[in-house]
Amino acid sequence: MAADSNTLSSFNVEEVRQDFPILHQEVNGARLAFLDNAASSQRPQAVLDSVDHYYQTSHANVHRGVHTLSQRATDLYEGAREKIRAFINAGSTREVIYTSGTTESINLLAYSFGALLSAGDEIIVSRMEHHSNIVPWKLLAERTGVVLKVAPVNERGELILEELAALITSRTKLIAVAHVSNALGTINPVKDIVALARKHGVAVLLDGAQAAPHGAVDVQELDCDFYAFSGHKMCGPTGIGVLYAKEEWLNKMPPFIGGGEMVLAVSFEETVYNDLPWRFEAGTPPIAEAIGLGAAIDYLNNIGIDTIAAYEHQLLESATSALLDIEGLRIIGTAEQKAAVISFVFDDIHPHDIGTVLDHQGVAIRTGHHCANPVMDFFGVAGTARASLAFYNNQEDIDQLVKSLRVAKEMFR
Ligand code: C6P
Repeated sequence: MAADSNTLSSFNVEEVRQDFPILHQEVNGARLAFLDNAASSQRPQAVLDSVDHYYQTSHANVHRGVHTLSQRATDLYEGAREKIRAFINAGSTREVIYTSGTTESINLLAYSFGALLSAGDEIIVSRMEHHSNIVPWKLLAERTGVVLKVAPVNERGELILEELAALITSRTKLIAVAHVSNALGTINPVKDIVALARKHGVAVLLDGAQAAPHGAVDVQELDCDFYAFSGHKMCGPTGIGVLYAKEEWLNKMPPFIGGGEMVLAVSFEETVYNDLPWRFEAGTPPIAEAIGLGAAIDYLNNIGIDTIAAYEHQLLESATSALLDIEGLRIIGTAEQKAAVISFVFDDIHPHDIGTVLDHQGVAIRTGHHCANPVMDFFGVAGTARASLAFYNNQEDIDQLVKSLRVAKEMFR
């Protein structure tokens, strides 16, 4: 994800910012610097319009009606699935399951893939996982006797690949790791992880919540078995996410949630399940949200995901060096391969106090454990302050962050 000046020659952040109405406001009497994009990104006008337009012209339930509006809604909804398929280069839309977000994607997998496992089978996660990629596996372990193992990280917040390899046994069935850590920004060596897993016949889930919005993802090239991500972190609506799964797995796994849509015929004697991908999508789905995610993907494609990655990398480097100039500030997570997430502690000021002082100056960051307690424990901190960047952030946002941190330092001296 290194910056490339050719890729960036046509990128104009000030023009891009015009597409995001929410950025142009004052918060607490100051210019808004929105640096909490890992928690949720903002939406461009095109996405807001697409959702609005759908509700104004085409809303009806999908797959259910012969009437025109239902067919229109179905076309838009399934059209969005095709956009998602192309965005991650899945082989088929049968492999693209709509969920409510990464959390549900992983819970679906823990339930349905988990149903294929037996007591004593092993799943490996890493120490840097978000709780969404820990708790569903712990629940599975409690229910079934599956064993959860944890791959360690080093002082820089990098996964220690040799130690991950050493955890693999003949009972290992799945390695489930973040593509990018939300708490540290580490980009994991996912190709190496998949290659390692392949040698042992182990499946791989990549939690792509923090990766899909920030760089090209090609699930066929990665050759992962499963890939999960959320729409709201990539300029789409909340309440929509994706689980990519190889068809061969989906054909083996039992459905997660039962109800309408996921069945073709039901009697009290027998249930005939629907085809893929609908077998895993019970009930009325988040239709407008899926269409909005499709519009978000159009928007990201229009800028170019490689351009986004290159620009964010450049901004990350500039922000990192500016923050390191502030005495008493320590960055948590200094991996060689990093996405645009900067977690830090600052003197002995509590992260919540930092967040509050910054908010008073219009700067939005996240503070706390970032739903990643185990990695916070590893670094011996209860929490951090975290600035997470998006392609619509500019140098002014970084300058404002630095200036407000200097104010915080003065206040807590
Ligand atoms: N991280 C953050 O501030 P949902 O909430 O289902 O859209 O995504 C869950 C999730 C899973 N994995 C990773 C790596 C994540 O970063 C997140 C969400 C947000 O870091 C909210 S806790």
